[in-house]
Amino acid sequence: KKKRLRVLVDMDGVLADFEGGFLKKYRARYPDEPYVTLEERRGFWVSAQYGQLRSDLCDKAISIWESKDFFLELDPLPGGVEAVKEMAKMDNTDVFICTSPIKHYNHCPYEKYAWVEKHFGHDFLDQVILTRDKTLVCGDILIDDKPDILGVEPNPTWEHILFTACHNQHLGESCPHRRLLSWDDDWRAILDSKRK
Ligand code: DGP
Repeated sequence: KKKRLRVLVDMDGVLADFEGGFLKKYRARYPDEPYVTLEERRGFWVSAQYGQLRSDLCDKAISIWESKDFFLELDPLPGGVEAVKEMAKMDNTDVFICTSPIKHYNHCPYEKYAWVEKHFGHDFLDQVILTRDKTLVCGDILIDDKPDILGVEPNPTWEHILFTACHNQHLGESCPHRRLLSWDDDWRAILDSKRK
């Protein structure tokens, strides 16, 4: 137990309920259109599955997360904020929230900072990393619900721990990562396994 452990935690689908917030606002805005239940979600890209349902629903899906207040009003996922606050207080542990903003930038980056301030407090803004390429960020583990995290660095320093979400829960052996099933799962054991 020598050096400090650096933990990177994704935001959407790990700390903030992107899927639940999306479905609620999509159904409110398009009450007469078909939708995909969370049980039926497959694949990381929400817009792709809606586009398969009916081609024009791709743009309707995108309109939801491009709207003002979408990211700010996402509910926290159960136990996530508490777990990250606890991690941040642990000895020899540095925690960063590592999240990719959407390219429609007028609301999302601002609202991601505002969400962190709201749920963690102003001082925790020091821990926020906004990047479209997480392979460039150095850390020991990255807790993220996206199955394939790719970028320009072919050998990222972190081990990807796949956080279970509605869209990835059916993936089998094709997805080789260790999993964190929820924030009720033993995240402390995963951190300890990396403290060598
Ligand atoms: P991250 O979870 O940090 O990898 O960020 C990915 C972002 O993309 C997150 O805000 C969720 C969002 N997202 C989900 N589905 C789609 C989609 O179909 N298209 C786009 N552009 N973004 C999506």
